[in-house]
Amino acid sequence: MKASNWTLLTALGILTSACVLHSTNDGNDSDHRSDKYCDIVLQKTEVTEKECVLNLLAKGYKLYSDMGYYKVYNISSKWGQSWRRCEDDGAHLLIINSEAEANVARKFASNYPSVYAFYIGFHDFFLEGQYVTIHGQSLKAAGYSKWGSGQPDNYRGAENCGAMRRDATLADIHCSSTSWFICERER
Ligand SMILES: [Ca+2]
Ligand SMILES: [Ca+2]
Repeated sequence: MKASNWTLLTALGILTSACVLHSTNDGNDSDHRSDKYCDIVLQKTEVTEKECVLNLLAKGYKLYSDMGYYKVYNISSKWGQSWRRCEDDGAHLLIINSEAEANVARKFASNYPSVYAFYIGFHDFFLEGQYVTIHGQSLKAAGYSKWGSGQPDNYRGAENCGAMRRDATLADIHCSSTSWFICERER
C-alpha cells in the first residue's frame, strides 16, 4: 500500500492562507503541486505505509487502541509551526473524530497537569466563528465538538486556532501563543 507524503517546500503566510491546509493530503500524479492563491509549492514523495509507520514509531509516536498513532510534542510552538511539524512527520495535527478518540486524547493529556491546552487541528481562518478541521470538515461533521466552558470566545477578537484542554474539551486560542501540540496519524 502506498502513501503520499507531501512536503511543503515554500509557504508564505501559513497563518493567513488556510488554503494550504487541505492540500497536503490531496493526491495527484505530478511530483509538484503549487497553489497560486497561497504561493506554496508542495513536493510529493511516495513512501510505503510500512515506512511511514516505522518512521512514526522511531519518532516516538504510540499506537492507541485501534485508532491511530499519536504523539504529544512538548515543544512550545505557534499553531502554524505545530501544524508543520506534524505534516513533516507524515502525520497531522490531532483531529478528534469521536468520544472514544477524545478519551484517548484525555488520557495522554492528563499526564501534563501544568499545560492549559494543546494545539490540535482546527481553526476558523476561513470565516470567523466557523470552526473547521485542517481537512476542511466542520467539527460536527468530523465527529466531536465539545467546547470547554466559555469557549469559543475569540478573546480580544483574535483567537482563530484550535486547541484541546486537558479534559479534551475544545478551546480557541491565539495562533501566535506558544503551546504544546498533539499529532496523529490514523491507522
Ligand atoms: Ca482522529
Ligand atoms: Ca478562547
